[in-house]
Parts: sequence; C-alpha cells; structure tokens
Amino acid sequence: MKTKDMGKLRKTMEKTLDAKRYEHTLGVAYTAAALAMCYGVNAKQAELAGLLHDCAKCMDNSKKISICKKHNISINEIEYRNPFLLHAKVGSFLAMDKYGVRDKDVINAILNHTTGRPGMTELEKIVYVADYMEPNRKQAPNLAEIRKLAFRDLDGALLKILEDTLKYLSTVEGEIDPMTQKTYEYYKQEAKGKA
Ligand code: DGI
Ligand code: FE
Ligand code: FE
Repeated sequence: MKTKDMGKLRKTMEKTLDAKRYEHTLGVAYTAAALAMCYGVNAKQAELAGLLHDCAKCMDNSKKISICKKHNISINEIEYRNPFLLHAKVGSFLAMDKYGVRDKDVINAILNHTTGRPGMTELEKIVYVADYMEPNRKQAPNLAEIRKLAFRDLDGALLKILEDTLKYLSTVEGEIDPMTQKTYEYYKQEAKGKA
C-alpha cells in the first residue's frame, strides 16, 4: 500500500469511527508497527491491519448482522447473543470488499483480533497484542507488565492477555466464545513445551 493510500485510509477511519475509537485505532496502528519492527514483520503491513482492525466497530449491531446475512458470513449462537463480536468478521469482510485489501495475512489479523485463534501468524499476534496494550488503553490489569513483555516475548504477552481476558469475562459473566478458550489452551500448551 502506498503512503498516500494509507493517509486516505486514516481519513476514512476518522470519518467512520467515533473520536475515541479513532484515537484507539491510531494507537493500535502505531503500536503494531513498533512490534512489527521488533519482530521482523513488515511494519507497513502491521500499520494497515491496525488501522482497519476496528473498522466495523461503530456500526449498529443490526447492520453487522445484515451484512453477514447478505454475504453468507456465518453467525454462531454466541455471536447472535453478543453481536459486538461480529465486528471482527464484518471488519475483515469490509477490509477486502470496501477498502480493497488483498493481503490475506492482514485480513486474518483483522478477522482474529478479538478471540485470537490457535496457530496465529506473527502479524495476527502483533495486532491482537497491540489492540490490548496501545497507549490509550487504561483499564486492563497488568498493563505495564504486558507492555514491557510484548517487546521481549510476544507469545508470553499473548498468553497473559488471553488469561486476563478470560478472567475478566468470568467476573462480568461474559459469554465465552469457544475460540477464545481454544486459543488460550493452545498457547498455554505451547508455553509448556518451551519451558
Ligand atoms: O474492539 P476492541 O474493544 O478494541 O477490542 P476487542 O475487539 O479485542 O474486543 C475486546 C472485548 O472483547 C473485551 O471486552 C473482551 C471481549 N472478548 C474477547 N473474547 C471474548 C470477548 N467477549 C465475549 N463475550 N466472549 C469472548 O470470547
Ligand atoms: Fe475490536
Ligand atoms: Fe480494537
């Protein structure tokens, strides 16, 4: 993607998202680019994925559902009951269909940024972690630790975020998408293998 196009896309996101979500988006784009530099991933690719990851976040739930129905994107029961989860699926669809992104890795990083998935690529991990740690995030526990760890041990940061997300969901009685649980189990096993 050319620099000019990235600038255009930034303007489009500014118009598409509310002010807070736009600031978060810029934070994710820059944090993802920094992590990419750290781990030898293309920083522009990471910036692009960061810029688009929440492109469907400020859309009404009914609109997200209607886009899924129109384009044969499957909606599971958990997504029906928690339609905000669909912003990842719908966002990855819009990245292709509306914003012309052809890079599969970027599309998958957007698709999997909320629940993760077992066997993520480096770029998918980077967007997942950047989403959680970008500078505008304030509430999550262990943020200082995770922000430091992310530049030293990406999988370690990923596992800690998954663990804290599951803990958080249990306190608010949030319904857990099986993919979030599976991703956690997978990276927990992987960490055991490394030790
Ligand atoms: O869109 P963002 O707020 O930037 O970040 P996100 O897309 O990662 O969404 C974050 C929220 O998603 C956070 O409150 C935790 C929640 N989440 C992650 N996995 C699951 C989940 N919520 C439910 N109900 N079930 C999940 O499995
Ligand atoms: Fe999101
Ligand atoms: Fe986000």
